[in-house]
Amino acid sequence: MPTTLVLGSQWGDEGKGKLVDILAQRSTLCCRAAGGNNAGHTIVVDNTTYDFHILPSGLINPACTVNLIGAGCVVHVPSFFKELDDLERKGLTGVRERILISDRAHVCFDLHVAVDGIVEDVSGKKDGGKGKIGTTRKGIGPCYADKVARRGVPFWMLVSQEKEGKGRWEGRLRDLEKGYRRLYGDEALGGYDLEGEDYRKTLSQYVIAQTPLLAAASTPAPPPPVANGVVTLQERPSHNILIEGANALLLDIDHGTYPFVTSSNTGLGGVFTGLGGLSPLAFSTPGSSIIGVVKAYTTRVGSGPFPTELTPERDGGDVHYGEKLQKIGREFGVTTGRRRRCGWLDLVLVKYSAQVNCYTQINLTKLDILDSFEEIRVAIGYKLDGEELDTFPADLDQMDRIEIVYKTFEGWKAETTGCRRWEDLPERAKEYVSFIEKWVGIEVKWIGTGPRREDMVTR
Ligand code: 2SA
Ligand code: GDP
Ligand code: MG
Repeated sequence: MPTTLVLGSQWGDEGKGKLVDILAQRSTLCCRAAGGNNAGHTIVVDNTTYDFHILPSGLINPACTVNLIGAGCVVHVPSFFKELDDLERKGLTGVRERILISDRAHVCFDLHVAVDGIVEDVSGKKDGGKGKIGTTRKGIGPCYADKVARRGVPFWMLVSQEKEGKGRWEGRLRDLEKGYRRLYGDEALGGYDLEGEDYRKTLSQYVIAQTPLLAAASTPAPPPPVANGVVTLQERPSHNILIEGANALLLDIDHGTYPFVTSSNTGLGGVFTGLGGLSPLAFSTPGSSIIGVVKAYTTRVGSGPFPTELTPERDGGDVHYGEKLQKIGREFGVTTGRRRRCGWLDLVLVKYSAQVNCYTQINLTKLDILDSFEEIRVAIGYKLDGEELDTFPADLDQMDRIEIVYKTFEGWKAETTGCRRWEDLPERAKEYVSFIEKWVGIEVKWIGTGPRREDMVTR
């Protein structure tokens, strides 16, 4: 059966959720391999808007019977249950029976959330805030740090505590707290009190939080909410598998704009380590694909380099294109509501992303946002001290000094919203898409023309 992987190619929020939703219509197993509830996908179906953070978006399709949160993910349990509640409130049914968390995924505690805030506030004060990452403050970085330092709590430990009352994870959480208190002091951790009422509340929240899933499980052999992710994948060879990337390549801990990245492997490699049991050859079976989702312009939330960003200083002239992209594209974070920084499409970046992630196809999204633009620019080269660079550099000091080579397109000044056929796109819009396809050397198979499921040209 085919395996389909959807990955963000830029700095996130390319519109992966919408493509995943479309592809989930024919998938029976949907997985998340990395990240936590820092991700945010918006999906619009029949005028209802669903926001996904940690849950796989395959839950929207009732035929998608298994939705797995893989070993490479980190899960904040109360947020996980809140998200399930929200989906049910919006009318989705059977969600609890169709979700599994890998027993090797790690628990993200309120403590991690508190520490994320402290680190951001501390770095925010240093060097005029230059080192501030601008995280989502969801505890993602500290949770992954504890995992790698072998101090963390995987889900199997949480469940085993519940079954056997050993309290092993409580001891580890206490040790984590002690360590962070030593590091940041009691004052910084403020109201966070493991020994007091907060601790008991936190404790009961985690233990009770497990219960609804256990209770909802059906007989005779209920699917455990915490499962062996590898077995889950291997036992289901007949499934049409969809893997949903979270965040994006330039936020990858190894291949992104380090240190302005998230703390997981958001690219192709993270899919194999974050799931387990998936052969790289899975992508060479007929019908399988690795789809890079590319927004027709570029956005970024949080700090860090952004060569084509249209800041007020760079965005001279009568029209402020950065502001225009932000407004028309409604570029606000799904998780934190932050304004996204906006700029022109950067093909040097997209090509690098394609080299790392080996995309077989591209989904170009939000083409309709450019409909009213007089002119549209695309970065096609970086120069450093007059010399053309051959790829997207790792060195952020170089990045500060690069000069960008742009190609300028005349805008199509016509509506593409809701377009579904290639023939119906304005000529100049087709030229824009064809140029991208040729320059990156990868087929643009889907073109997003609006937020709704139907607003997509499929070639
Ligand atoms: P973190 O919280 O440790 O993962 O933050 C580290 C960096 O990664 C960026 N990051 C994101 N960038 C875009 N979208 C993300 N998800 C939300 C969304 C963001 C939101 O989909 O809209 O609501 O603000 C996301 N998550 C992490 C983050 O900005 C830091 O630069
Ligand atoms: P993701 O994190 O990559 O899934 O993207 P987000 O959901 O964070 O942000 C993408 C936003 O763009 C969402 O509000 C989508 O509803 C919207 N969207 C996705 N594709 C299109 C498109 O082709 N056109 C327009 N106008 N909006 C889109
Ligand atoms: Mg998003």
